[in-house]
Amino acid sequence: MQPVAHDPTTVAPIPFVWHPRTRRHIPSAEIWLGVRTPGTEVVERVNVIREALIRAGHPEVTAGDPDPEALLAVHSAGLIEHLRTIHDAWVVGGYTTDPGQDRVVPYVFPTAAMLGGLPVRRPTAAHARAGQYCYDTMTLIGPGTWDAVEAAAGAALTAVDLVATASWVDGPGEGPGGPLRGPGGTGGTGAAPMAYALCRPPGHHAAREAFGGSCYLNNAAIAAEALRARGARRVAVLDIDAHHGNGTQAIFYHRGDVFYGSVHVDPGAGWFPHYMGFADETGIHGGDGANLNIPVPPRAGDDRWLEAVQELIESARAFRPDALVVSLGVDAAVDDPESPLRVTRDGLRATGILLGGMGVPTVAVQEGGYHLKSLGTLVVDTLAGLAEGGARAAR
Ligand code: SP5
Ligand code: ZN
Repeated sequence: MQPVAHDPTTVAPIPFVWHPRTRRHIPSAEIWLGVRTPGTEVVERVNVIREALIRAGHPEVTAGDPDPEALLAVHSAGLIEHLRTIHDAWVVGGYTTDPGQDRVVPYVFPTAAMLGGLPVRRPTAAHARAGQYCYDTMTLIGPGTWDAVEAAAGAALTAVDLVATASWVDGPGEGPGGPLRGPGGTGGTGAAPMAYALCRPPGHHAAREAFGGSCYLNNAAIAAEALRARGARRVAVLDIDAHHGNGTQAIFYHRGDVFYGSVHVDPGAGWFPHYMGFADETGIHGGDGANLNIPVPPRAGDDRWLEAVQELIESARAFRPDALVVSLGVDAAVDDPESPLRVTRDGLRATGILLGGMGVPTVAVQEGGYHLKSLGTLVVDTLAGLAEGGARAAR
């Protein structure tokens, strides 16, 4: 008997994973061209997203503490230790009173060109260490930053737990339905399971040993590695944040087992992260061909955007992934203050449908999105699209 075709309105809502500790990161400012400006990656972001998810009937799951090994699978011990301890060292160093800066703000950066081949030495002064792992002046560290960063990674890992309840070890990607069909999926519809991690701070600008762009640890990369550890042989990370996920790209650039694809505002048109995200970056060594960047012009709307999403998905499908991680930023939306793109609610919903149509177990991880009035709706719409696409793929 054929399975009943599901009306999208009856598709079970995707569970969301969150922890209240993600509220403890209070950046308070971004130093922009030397000027202290109000931070954009604010606590209120998770409040509005969470309220919208609850209103839309998404079941809430509390994030667990991350396994330290799962963080070390992506990041260096040095970066993790730095993020965990530098604010305490800053306070001990007295910088909160002289010069009167309560957040960790870097001023000198040990670039490869500066060092001329020498290894990075650990500076004695905390104000010098502030720049050791950081690449911009906008990603400040306060007293609660590490708690939130750790909780965000925990949310991504709990979302992995929700979709990886069975193992890929016994014949991943084989058979007509692919892996992990049936109970445990989105409502027992036969669709591949999906879960969404309400991460804050976001992660896709964080590399193995460097943080920046409002990101500290790379939640999406941590999820992708955890899916691999659970037996997924190939994982695709598709990034729909308005900005290029330079951190995720750098982490997997040499790897043939993790595909990274991103649609984003053209860095060549003057947009963050400026130095990466160009179309000629296609991967190296074993990862040659497993990286795809589709930069779009600053004022691109739904048509250009969805064309790019379709192209990403075609390449990702050819990679035959056992699992998908979606770097789900919604800052491509027309009203977002941090990007010039003009994608609509319907455009994001259609984006979700296309991604869900891949029909593989999916972990969506929150990245950017800064227009507080529409943020919750944009996330709910994208997730509704994902679930609908997943249900269609299962028919
Ligand atoms: C995760 C994510 O979306 N990160 C975005 C980081 C891009 N930030 C670029 C900021 C450029 C300067 N914006 C001026 C605002 C001053 N507060
Ligand atoms: Zn962004």
